[in-house]
Amino acid sequence: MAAAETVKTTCPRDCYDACGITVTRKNGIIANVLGDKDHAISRGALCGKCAIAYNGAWRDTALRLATPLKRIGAKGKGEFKAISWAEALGQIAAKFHDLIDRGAARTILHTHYTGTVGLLGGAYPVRLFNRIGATEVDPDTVCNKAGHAALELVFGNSLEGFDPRTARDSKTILVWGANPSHSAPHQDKFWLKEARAAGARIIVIDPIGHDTAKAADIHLKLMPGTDAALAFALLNVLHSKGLTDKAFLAAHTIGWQELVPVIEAMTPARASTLCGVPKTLIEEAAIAYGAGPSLLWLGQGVQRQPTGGNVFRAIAALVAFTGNLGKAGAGFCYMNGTGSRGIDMTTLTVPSLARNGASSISHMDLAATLEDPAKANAFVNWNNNPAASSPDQGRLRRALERDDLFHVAIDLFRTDTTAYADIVLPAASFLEFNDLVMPYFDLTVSAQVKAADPPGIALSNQEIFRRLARVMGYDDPELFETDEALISRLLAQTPYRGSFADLARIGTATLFPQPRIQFAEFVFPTPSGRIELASRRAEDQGLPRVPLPHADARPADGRVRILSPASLWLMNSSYGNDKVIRRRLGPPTITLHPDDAAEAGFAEGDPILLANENGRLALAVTISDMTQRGVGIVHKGRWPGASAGDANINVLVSGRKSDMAESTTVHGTEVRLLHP
Ligand SMILES: Nc1nc2c(c(=O)[nH]1)N[C@H]1C(S)=C(S)[C@@H](COP(=O)(O)OP(=O)(O)OC[C@H]3O[C@@H](n4cnc5c(=O)[nH]c(N)nc54)[C@H](O)[C@@H]3O)O[C@H]1N2
Ligand SMILES: Nc1nc2c(c(=O)[nH]1)N[C@H]1C(S)=C(S)[C@@H](COP(=O)(O)OP(=O)(O)OC[C@H]3O[C@@H](n4cnc5c(=O)[nH]c(N)nc54)[C@H](O)[C@@H]3O)O[C@H]1N2
Ligand code: SF4
Ligand SMILES: [Mo]
Repeated sequence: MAAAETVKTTCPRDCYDACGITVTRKNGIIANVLGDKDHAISRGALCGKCAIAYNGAWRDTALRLATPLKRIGAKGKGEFKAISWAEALGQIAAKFHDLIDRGAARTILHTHYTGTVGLLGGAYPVRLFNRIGATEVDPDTVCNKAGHAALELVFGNSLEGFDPRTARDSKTILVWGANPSHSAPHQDKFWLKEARAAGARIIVIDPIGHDTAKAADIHLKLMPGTDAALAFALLNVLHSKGLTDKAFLAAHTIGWQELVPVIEAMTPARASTLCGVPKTLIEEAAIAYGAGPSLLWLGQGVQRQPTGGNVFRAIAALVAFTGNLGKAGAGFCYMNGTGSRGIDMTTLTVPSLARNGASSISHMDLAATLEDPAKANAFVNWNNNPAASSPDQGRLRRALERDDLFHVAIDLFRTDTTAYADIVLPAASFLEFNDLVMPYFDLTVSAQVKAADPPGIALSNQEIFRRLARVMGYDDPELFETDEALISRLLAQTPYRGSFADLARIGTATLFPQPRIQFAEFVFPTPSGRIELASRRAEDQGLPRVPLPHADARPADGRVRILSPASLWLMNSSYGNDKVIRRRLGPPTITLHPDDAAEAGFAEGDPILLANENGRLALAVTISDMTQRGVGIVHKGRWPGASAGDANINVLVSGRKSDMAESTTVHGTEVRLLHP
C-alpha cells in the first residue's frame, strides 16, 4: 500500500462558499480531491460540479494545456504547434514593445475574471499590464458592477456586507435575486436551512421557483425587471401602517422625505399588476422584513437588468426605512470585499506602476473595441473565456478572427477562446500553487496550498507574468515579487497572526471571534456621511436624484424574456469540457412555462430556435412551472464549440448597458420562439 498524505486547500472559484478541500496524495500524486470534513462550510463534501471536475477535467492530462502553443491554422480553427516558453514570451514581448514604441500601449487590451479568484492568481498579472499602460476590460462590468455602483451611491461602500454568523439574531432573511441552491450550494444547504430551523423566516424574491425559493416561507415570483416597483410597494405597506423606523431615518439618512410621495403612490395593488405578485404576499413579506432584525442577501442576478442600478437603489431604501442596519441580525450583503479583512488590493495590483494612467473599457464594448484596429492591436485573455462568457458573441468571434489582432490566451484548457489565439500559454490550476482565498460571503481567510506539480511546463499566472516582465526588460521590483513574499505581506494586513504555513495546516481561519455588526458605528463613507436616499452625486452622473418605482413592461408580440443564471453543473463556462458533467447536463435546453410552450406549439424535448436581432440559437425544450409566463431559462456556461450551431446563449445577448456603471443587462434579453 502506498503511503497516503493529505493536504488541506481551498476552492478559489467565484463562489460564495469557498469550500475547504482535502487532497489525498499517494506517492506524491493526487489520488482524490474531496471536501474537508473539518471545514465549517464544505463539511466534507464539495458541490457536485467541483467534485466531478476536480477529479476529472482539471486533473486530466489529456485535456490540460502542458506547453505554450503557437497558431498554425486559421484563427478559430484551434490548430497549434508546441513551442518553448522562450519563444512564446519572446514573441509576446516583441509585439508589446512594438506597440509601446508606437505610442499604442493602450491598444493592448486584457480581459480577466473568474478562472481563479485567489488573490495572487486573480490579480497579480494586473501589475504588468499597469506597467505597460494597457487597457483593462473591467471585469465587474460583465457581472455585478451596476449593483456595486448603486450601493456605493447610497451607503458609500458596496463591499462591507453582513457577517453571516449574525443570522443567529435574525428573524427574517430575504434573498433577493440570488439562487443559492445553485450559486452557493453549501450556504443554501447549511447556513440558510439552519437559520430557518432556528426560527428565521425565509423570503425569496425571484422570477423563478428554484430550490431555494421552493424551500422558502414566502416566494414573491415577480416578473424580471420589476423589482424597483416591488421595493416601493413593500415600503408602501410599512409606511401606511406606520412601521418605518423614523428615528433611524432622522439620524442616519438624507433625502428620505423625497421618497415619500413615490412610496405613497406605489400601492400593493398597483405593484401586484406591474410585478405579477399577489397583493397579500407583498403585505406579508413587507411586515416580516420590516419587523426585523432582518438580513438581505442581494443577488447578482437581480441587477443584471437594464435598470439594475435603480433596482439596487430602491432596495437599499427598504434597508434604510426599516432601520435594518447597525445591529445584530440586521444588514445586507452583496459581497464582503477583501478590505473587510484588511487587504489593500493595491498591494496586489500596484496601480502606481501605471505611469501613463490606467485605462479601462466595459465588457459591453469588448466586441466593438476588438473589431476596431484603431482601438485594439493586441488582446490577452487570462482567467476568462470571453468567446463563451461575454455578450455579443457572434460579433466578438468575428472580431477575434482579425488577422492583425495579436491574441494571447492563457488558460488551463483549449477553449472556444484559445482557438483564436496566436499564442496560447498553459496555466497551472489552483491545485498546483500556493495562494490566499478571501471568501466573499464569510469573513474568513483561507489557504490555497500546492498539492501537485502542474502538467508539463505549465506555470501559474504570477510566474508567467514575472517571466514576461523579465523578457520585456523591465526592472521594477514589483514585477518580480515572489509568491511567498507577497502572501506573507498580504496575510500581515489581515487580523490573522500566524504564518502561511500555520494557515495551511488549518485551511481556514476565523478572523473575528464575534459576529461583526455591519455599519456598527453608523459611519457611511458618502459625501454627507449618511445613507443618501436622495443623491446629489447621482444627479451629477445624470441619474435621477431618487430611485424610481420602475417596472419593465412584459415582453410583447410573443417574445419571451430569457434569464441565463448560474447552472447547477457549471461554474460559469468552466467544466463544460468535463465528460461526466456533459453527460449530466445533456443537450442545452430552454425551460418554458407550460402555457407558453402550449401556445407556441412546443412539447417536452422538441427542438426550438431562439432568435433576436443578435443571433439565433438551437436548443431543446423542457417544460416546467418553475418559471412563469413570458420567462424562459437557459443556464449560462455551455461551451459553444460543444453545442449545436457553435454558439451558446450569449449569441442572443447584446452589449446593452445597464443604467449605472456600463454593466451587463444579460437578464433583459428577449427572443422569439421559432420552430426549426
Ligand atoms: N453553480 C454555479 N455557481 C456559481 C456560478 C456558476 O456559474 N455556477 N457563478 C458564480 C458567479 S460568477 C456569480 S456572479 C454568482 C451569481 O450568483 P447569483 O447571485 O445567485 O446570480 P445568478 O445565478 O445570475 O442569478 C440569480 C437569480 O437572479 C434571478 N433574476 C434574474 N433577473 C431578475 C430580476 O429582474 N429580479 C429578480 N428579483 N431576480 C432576477 C434569476 O432568476 C436567478 O434565480 O454565482 C457564482 N456561483
Ligand atoms: N449569459 C450569461 N453570460 C454570463 C453570465 C450570465 O449570468 N449569463 N454571467 C457572467 C458572470 S457573472 C461572469 S463572472 C462571467 C465569467 O466569465 P469567465 O471569467 O469567462 O468565467 P469562466 O467560465 O469561469 O472562465 C474562466 C476561464 O479561466 C480558466 N482558468 C481557471 N483557472 C485558471 C488559472 O489559474 N489561470 C488561468 N489563466 N486561467 C484559468 C478556466 O479554464 C476558464 O476557461 O460570465 C458572465 N457571462
Ligand atoms: S464552486 Fe463553490 S460549492 Fe463548489 S467546491 Fe468550489 S466553493 Fe464549494
Ligand atoms: Mo460573476
